[in-house]
Amino acid sequence: MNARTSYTPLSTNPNLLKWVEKIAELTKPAAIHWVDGSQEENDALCAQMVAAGTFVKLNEKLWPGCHYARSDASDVARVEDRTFICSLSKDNAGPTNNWVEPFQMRKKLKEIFSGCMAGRTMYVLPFSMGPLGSPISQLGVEITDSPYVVVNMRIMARIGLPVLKEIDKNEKRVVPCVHSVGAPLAPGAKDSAWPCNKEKYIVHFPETREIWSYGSGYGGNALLGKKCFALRIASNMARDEGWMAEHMLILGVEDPKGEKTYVAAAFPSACGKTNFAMLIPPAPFRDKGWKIWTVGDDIAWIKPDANGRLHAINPEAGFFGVAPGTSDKTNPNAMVALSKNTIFTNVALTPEGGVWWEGMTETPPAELIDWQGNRWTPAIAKETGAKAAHANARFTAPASQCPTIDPAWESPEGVPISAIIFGGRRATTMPLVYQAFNWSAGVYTGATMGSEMTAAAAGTIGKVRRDPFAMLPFCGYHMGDYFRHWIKMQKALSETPRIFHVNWFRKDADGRFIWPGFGDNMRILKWIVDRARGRALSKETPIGWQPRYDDIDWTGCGFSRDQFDALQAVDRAAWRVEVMGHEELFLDLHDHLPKEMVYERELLICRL
Ligand code: TSX
Ligand code: MN
Repeated sequence: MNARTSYTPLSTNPNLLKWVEKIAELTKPAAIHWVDGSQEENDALCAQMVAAGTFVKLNEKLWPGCHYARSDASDVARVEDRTFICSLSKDNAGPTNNWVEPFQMRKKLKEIFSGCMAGRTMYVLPFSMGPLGSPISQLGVEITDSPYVVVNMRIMARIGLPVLKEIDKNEKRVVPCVHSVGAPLAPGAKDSAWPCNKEKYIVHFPETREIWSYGSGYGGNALLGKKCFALRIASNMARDEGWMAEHMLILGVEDPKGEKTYVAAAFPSACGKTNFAMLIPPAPFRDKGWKIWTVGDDIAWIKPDANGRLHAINPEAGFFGVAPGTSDKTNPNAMVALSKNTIFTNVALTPEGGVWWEGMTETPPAELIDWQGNRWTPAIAKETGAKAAHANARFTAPASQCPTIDPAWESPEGVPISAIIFGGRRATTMPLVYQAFNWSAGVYTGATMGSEMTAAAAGTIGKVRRDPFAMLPFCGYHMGDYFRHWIKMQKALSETPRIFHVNWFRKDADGRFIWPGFGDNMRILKWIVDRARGRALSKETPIGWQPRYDDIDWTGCGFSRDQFDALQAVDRAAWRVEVMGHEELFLDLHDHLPKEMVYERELLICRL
């Protein structure tokens, strides 16, 4: 079939048509399908994937509208060592990114994308990151040979005809994204359930705002609107245009008067970001009228409005959440959100046509098919240690299905941000909560944040991995310049959000978590929003402002003054070691490090 005459384009935009032609010429698909985003189209793609063995349709009574996929065992996570920032100058990518000279990379891409879609359908998928028509939103088109990507993107972004209409208005630049699983099909050859390629390339051209992804069908490697666009490319746009693209959840805290205070929070992975975004306050707080509203769980685009106040949108439309550990106990709101119209990847399958993962229930089902398609029983697991679900198994669920989704979550102007929270998983040193003295001290807090390794390679357990602003794998330019951009943002603001640092994971001498976490984090969140509104007290410490025991609402919680003091202690000796760790990070970035970071470190040392 001649690809160039086999389809009806759904756009009249000459640039878009020309680009689609060009990519088809390069990748040689068997057919081209313009994605309209309709329910009928989605149903047909799902049915096609069921027939091909990529999808299992789950029991309609138990899991209405849900599908299940198992990836190739070699394609289960983002591939950071295969992720490239191909800026014109290496210096612009900085020491924390992989860089390849753009001409050389383009040559390589031309080579690997040549004929890579043979035998497959090439989908042209228009998408909007952020609510359609919002001045903060951005448009993209992803060309992909993966129907799995199309149906996931339909949940994670706004896609299809309404987006094409927006593109045809020709007001906004469109980010071109090309994705292939890198597995051309010979005529008559049988496809695999999860086609992919051993060789993977996740490539960003920041100057031309382009994304090319090859070889993987999984998550952030393939759903290009998410990490590739909304963080790596958008961080470049944001720097150039005076806004912020951040790896942050957004939530609203409603107080008993009905007033809402919005906060954004950045945590490294495995700190429970999605759980925090959907927090349910303890009963006495709920009874008094406190409520948490969810705007987003992963990415925030934050822009100063005409009055110099920061407003944030969630550029996504769904949650691509880690399944293991998600339960009615840890996150009931997520469990409701994923109860229908959800795609599950690499969890385990029950005999009834349902799904299960470690941590979903206390007692596992008697028998399962695990994420690799093998029979799994608790006895087998005990013997072999095999997990039923992969540790990075995911659910793709519509955000609109979250019971706490904020009424303003799709508001085009975004929600006003009053506080920013940084955090990490730290067994020692870091207190439960403190407030930075001011914006630049807060930027220092974000720049130096980190998490302890939990289950990494031998010898690394307990070592702090610095993850500035939780952006280490996602900043699309030099991390030092990114710090500078944060410092500079203050000049555009009439009111700066207050900045806080939290640590839910401090341990006692016996290695037990001191803080109960989860819903009780509401007590800390209340102090944070009260501080942001100027209605809570605190005391000055060397690292910032900290609540005293009596500044926290302990209603319905037996947490003692002594426990709290242990949790909030600022151990000067431990902090001296901590600032040495900061210095180590700064050495890597030294030639782009804003002087404010050096000064803040000096001041901190003086106070210690
Ligand atoms: O998500 C978490 N949060 C934030 C919740 C709003 N988790 C899970 C982290 C893995 C993704 C937490 N784990 C939190 C937390 O605040 N705290 C902890 C540590 C912890 C674990 C268990 C208990 C207490 C603390 N208690 C019992 O198991 C009884
Ligand atoms: Mn994330």
